[in-house]
Amino acid sequence: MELGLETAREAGALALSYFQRAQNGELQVTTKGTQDWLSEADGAVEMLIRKRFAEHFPDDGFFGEETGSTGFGQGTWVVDPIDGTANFVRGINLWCISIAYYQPDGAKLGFIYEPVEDRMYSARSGAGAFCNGQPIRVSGQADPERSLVILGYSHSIGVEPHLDTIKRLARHHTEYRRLGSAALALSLVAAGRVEAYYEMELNSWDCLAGLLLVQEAGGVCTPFASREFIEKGGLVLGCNAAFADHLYKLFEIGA
Ligand code: LIP
Repeated sequence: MELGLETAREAGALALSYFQRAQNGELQVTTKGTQDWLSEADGAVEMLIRKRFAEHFPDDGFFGEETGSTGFGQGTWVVDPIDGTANFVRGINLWCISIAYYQPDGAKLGFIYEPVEDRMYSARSGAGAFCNGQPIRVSGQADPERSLVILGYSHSIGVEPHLDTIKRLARHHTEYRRLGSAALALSLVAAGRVEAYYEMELNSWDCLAGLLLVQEAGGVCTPFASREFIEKGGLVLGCNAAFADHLYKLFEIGA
């Protein structure tokens, strides 16, 4: 836990130095696919995180968005060095560092750090969720007409399913947003700021820490403990307990 917190902060400081260059239009940026951005910051930050965990826990595995997997050790660090890359490269402050620690029976630790705000979300399985050391809980809002759901979208699933999701929410007068960072969105669910986060196809490095935060803050999540989910990702819903039934039915999850 201590190493996770220290490493998230150290990685955040490095990311911040690149973010300032992004804001000045001085960052080298490429794309990995349609609207799938990559900058020199992503690789540098991930290598720093990977190095720190290897120094202290050489028997652990590492699974990162940019450098891939070293295999699954007695535990595995699952890392998105900069979640919200499309915002980051434009100098928009909606991004974070996401680090989770996974063992064969599930995620054990989660850290989501927003360097610009110096805001650290953390969770340990069975021991609650925190923001800058203060306990956080999901909201109790169950009324669709008073709720807000953050959506994620990647072009791999196609336009129609995403538009259908928006229609389903709008027909119930539920507000929706698209932030471009699953980790940031899930931390807002855990903190009770919004009711849910939903994305039909997502990688584990984007959401593992955030789903543990939501779970430990009293929320309900689609399954995220399996090795298959870590390796391949899948559909993700993290929501407050009061609103879960409505959203499971609305999105036909498990139908
Ligand atoms: C992003 C996710 C987001 C998804 C984007 C992208 P990245 O991760 O956090 O939920 O909709 O397509 O995958 O690429 O910024 O690390």
